[in-house]
Amino acid sequence: MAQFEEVSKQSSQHPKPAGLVLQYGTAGFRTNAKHLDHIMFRMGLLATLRSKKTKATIGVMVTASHNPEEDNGVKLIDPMGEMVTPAWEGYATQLANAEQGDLLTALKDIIEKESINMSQEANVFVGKDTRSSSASLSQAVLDGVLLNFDSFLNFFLHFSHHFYYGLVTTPQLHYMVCCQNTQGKYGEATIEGYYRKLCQAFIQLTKNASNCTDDQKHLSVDGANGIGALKVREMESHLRRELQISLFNDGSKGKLNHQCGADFVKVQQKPPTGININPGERCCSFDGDADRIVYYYTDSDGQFHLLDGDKIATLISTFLKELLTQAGLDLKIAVVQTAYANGSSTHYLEDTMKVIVRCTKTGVKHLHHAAQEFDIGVYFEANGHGTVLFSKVAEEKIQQLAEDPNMNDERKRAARLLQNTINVINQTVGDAISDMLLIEAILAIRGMTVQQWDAIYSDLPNRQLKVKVSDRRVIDTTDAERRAVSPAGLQEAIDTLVKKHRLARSFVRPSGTEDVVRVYAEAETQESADSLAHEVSLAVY
Ligand code: NG1
Repeated sequence: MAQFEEVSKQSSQHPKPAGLVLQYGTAGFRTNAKHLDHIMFRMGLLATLRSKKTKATIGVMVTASHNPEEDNGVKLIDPMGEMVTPAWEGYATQLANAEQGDLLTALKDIIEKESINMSQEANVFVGKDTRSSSASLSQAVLDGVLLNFDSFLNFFLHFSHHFYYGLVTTPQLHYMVCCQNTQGKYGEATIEGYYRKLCQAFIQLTKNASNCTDDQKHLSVDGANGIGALKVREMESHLRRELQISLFNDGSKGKLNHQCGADFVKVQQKPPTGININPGERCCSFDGDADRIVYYYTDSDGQFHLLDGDKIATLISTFLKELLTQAGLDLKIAVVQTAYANGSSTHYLEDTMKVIVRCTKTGVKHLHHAAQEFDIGVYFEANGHGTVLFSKVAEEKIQQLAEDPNMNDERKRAARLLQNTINVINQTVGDAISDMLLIEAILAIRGMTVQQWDAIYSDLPNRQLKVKVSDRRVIDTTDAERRAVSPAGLQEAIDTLVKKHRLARSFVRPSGTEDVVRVYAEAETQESADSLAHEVSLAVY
């Protein structure tokens, strides 16, 4: 196997610690950054193969999102900006875990199984977040991408192209991969192009807001000391003061995700440190790679109110449903949630709003696929990770109506609002910046305060806990992760505990991004939700 010499040589610069086993989880590989160099190199190699296979540009994002600064991670982005397919997640795991001497066999295996034409050109976009480890780890990805397979496989002439975007939010990279592969039909594959498209649509939308005061245009943003803060700063001039942002936790002082950011706010149910909150003021938090957003405010009694992914999905789907009615368009709209969705949100959506609600496993790839089944699929995880998908048919019908010269003004206005809504949304993946612009536009158009939005329904008190166990993989689940099938007896124990509380629900599942088991409980009172979560976590041990 003389032709593999180059891979061998290069991979010895990125050696795998013997015995280390990592799994491509909910959002790629994630662990302490010091264990990831070989993974990055190998994901560079794999992205090149995926690009050859799909004959399209593939993205590689170096980030560990909401995880602490010491961690890092990597995920692959498929041609339309979606998460890589399950079969390739499997290859990623195989390649990552092949011991040093078996790497070439593992690579060859993938090439053969997928019948990859090695003479095909490869194109890979690489991005990274602001973690200190991201610079060297993204270089390791590039080392993998830049290996010219043909020189060792002795095939025909071919080139491996890459474009190193450097610092980007995860959703920006998804967006640019999609733009590149649709020859610009989705937008321009540049950061500037992204700001222009989203901000122009936002400004068009806010023209429909009457009498918006400067106070209503003001928003406090917690950037989690991460990439999102940097990108909000870059974008601000495109907003032409239609949205006036006070940026906190911009990375100049604090540590990434530490006591701040969307995950902290959602899980701790309290405001981040480092932000000035005046009673009644609208605030939001991004997570470490700006693919999640949650809103919140404190009332005059100092009480904290969280508006999470469920409240966001409700606001957006109500807005879209109203526009569809005004436009006289018969399009099927659905909301996709996970088991973490607050029970009150599901009841409100199904019983009051009468929209279809689907529940999937955790991880946006599952929600994304479910949302694709509808004309309009609004999907959000409770933690604020989500977006809206419009089918081709829906987009065409909206466009026809917006451009129909014989249409009456009300229907036309609604269709144009829908068009601009489509343009402000990043349909490739959940995107804190895009979601923020959409939410701000909706609140402005409807003349709605954050308190009025919050009052749409009341959340059931809930609690999320993390439990450390020796091997979290012994827990297996079914029914969109709402029931445990192993270990034996665990589900029965949970059922017994749940029966002791009113309006209660609880489930457990192994995290795909951290070495913990997550426990979720909701009940009629906070005390009840807290004690149920505690009791269930004891049952997990
Ligand atoms: P895990 O660690 O598998 O629970 C977490 C989030 C997911 C998703 C991923 C990727 C919760 C309960 N889980 O997954 O929703 O966002 O991270 O970032 O919030």
